[in-house]
Order: sequence, then C-alpha cells, then structure tokens
Amino acid sequence: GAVWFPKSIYDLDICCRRVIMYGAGLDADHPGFKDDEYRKRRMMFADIALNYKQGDPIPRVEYTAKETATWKIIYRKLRELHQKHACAEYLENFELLEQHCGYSDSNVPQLEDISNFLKSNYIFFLTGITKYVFAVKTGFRLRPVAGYLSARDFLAGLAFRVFNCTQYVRHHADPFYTPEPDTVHELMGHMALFADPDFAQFSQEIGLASLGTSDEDLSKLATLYFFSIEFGLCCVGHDRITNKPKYKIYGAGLLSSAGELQHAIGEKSEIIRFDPDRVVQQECLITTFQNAYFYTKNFDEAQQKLRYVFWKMCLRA
Ligand code: H2B
Ligand code: FE
Repeated sequence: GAVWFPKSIYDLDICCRRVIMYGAGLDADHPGFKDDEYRKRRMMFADIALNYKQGDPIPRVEYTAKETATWKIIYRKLRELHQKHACAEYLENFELLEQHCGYSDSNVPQLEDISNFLKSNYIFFLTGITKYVFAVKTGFRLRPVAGYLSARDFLAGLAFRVFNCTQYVRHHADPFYTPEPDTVHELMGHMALFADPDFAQFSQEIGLASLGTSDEDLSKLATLYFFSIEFGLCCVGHDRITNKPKYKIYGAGLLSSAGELQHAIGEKSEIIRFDPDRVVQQECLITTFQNAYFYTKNFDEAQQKLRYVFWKMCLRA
C-alpha cells in the first residue's frame, strides 16, 4: 500500500517524535549510560522535544558549567581545523552565526536564535526611500528532537526545510566522541551551511525525493545524504607542484569531529569521486571512521548528480 508521509509542515508533529533512542533508553556502550545525573538531564531535553509543536518557539535552555566546558573544548579545536579545511561557504556563514546567533567558545547557542536567523526576513532600509526590501535567508528552521530518528522521518523534515536538531550536549567524559547526534554536531557541523541558499535547496530536494518513496529507494537516499551532507568533500583544485588534488570539507560529520576530519584529509584515507551508483554501495558506519569519502567539484555538481537519481526514481515509481 501507499506509504504515509507528511503533507504539511504540521504533520511533522507526528513523525518527528518517533525517536529511536533517548534519555532512559541510552545504549549500554553510551558514555552516559552509568551516569544518573546525565540520564536525568537527557529526560529534560526529551520532554522539550516530545512536547514541541510546529510553530512554537523553541524553549531556551540554561546549559550547565559541565556542558559549556565540553562545548568550549570542542569549539576551540574545531575552529582551528575549520580555518584550514572547511569550504568557503561554511566559513562565511559561520561568521554570521557568530554575529547573529550567540556563537562563541563560551556559550552554547540557543536553537531558537539560530532558527529565527535562518528563517528570518532581513530588512534592508534603502536610504532616501520609504520602501524596504525583505530578503529571506534560506527559510530553514529548526525543531528540537529527542534523539535519533529513522532516515524516513528525518529526511521528511528536510522536505519542509525543517531540520530536526538535538539540543543536548554529549557526555563530558569524552568531548571528542559521541555515538549519536548531539547539539555540538548539529551546531558546529550543520548550521552554517543551512544558511547557504544552494546548500539549503540541495538538502530540501533530498527530503522531497524521500516523501512516500519505497524502502529500497529510501535507503539509497539515506546513503547519498550520509556521504554528501554528513561526509562530503569538494575538490578546489590541484597543488601546483605535486599536482595532488586539494580538498575542502562541507560534510557536517567531519566538520564536527576533530578526529575524523584529520583522518579524512590525511594520507591514509580513500577519497573517491561522487558517483551516485558507486556511493549507494558504500556502507554507512556510525561508531567508526568511514572507509571512504566522496568528493564533488562543488554543491552544484552534487545537486545535479542527485537530481538525475531522483528523476530516475520518480520515473520508476
Ligand atoms: N536523526 C537525527 N536526530 N539526526 C540526524 O542527523 C539524523 C537522524 N540523521 N536520523 C539521519 C538519520 C541520517 O543519517 C540519514 C538520513 O539516515
Ligand atoms: Fe548530522
């Protein structure tokens, strides 16, 4: 039979609460598993997310000293790596987050502020004229989520330019490791590029292709998402002397993980051209580094290649 899918942004209240693991349900190998205080804290975040209704302001959270300390360690390390290895669009937009959304090494930004910024209408007053011009940033908005969603529920949000965003901070025992998405991954990895119009469009199109599609095609889309939005690289030219390709990173999984970022751009990693038929054969690894990464020339190339995939999927359906 036909697969149910959200038809309006308000339907996300149905699918975006189906969390796969959170709070009390932390897995045994999770660093927070044996920490009652951490589990309690996660329940508080889960409550916010599970009670959230589309259109509500996102409740502000007062982060604890431990959480802010964890944020600071990662922020400093990542910013250093980003200057050298992140793509230009990421770096430009990250500065805007610092200016408008409270990004700094001593403050965990609030989802509500970022969401308002991304969906905001900027008002430019034209001097000497009574009219003003509205420019929408990208129209993306955030909704708090209690933890991991199925690929189907997660991608459905993107179709409506909604990013399901975790609000909790990983356990402080190991600031550089988290087995699940946390707010550091979202805010340091994803947010800057959602402020980029081309990237926002690219993300929404993966979401649109996912609505109501078969399980088989959905798993392909999830893999394509994984090796682009999470782990993608761009090739920005070649070294003049050695002729080796020079890569910049746009994938959020790399931009939010100091260890894997350094691994990916290091000598030992395998970097392959992004060809959808090849990418869908690659296994997505969650608790270890990826076996291979994929690059395109830029977002536009990734988008064009994916559009061709979506189009073929539609014709078959
Ligand atoms: N759920 C949440 N909460 N955050 C994610 O980043 C995420 C997810 N990624 N579910 C999804 C799955 C992704 O890896 C693909 C689409 O499966
Ligand atoms: Fe992610």
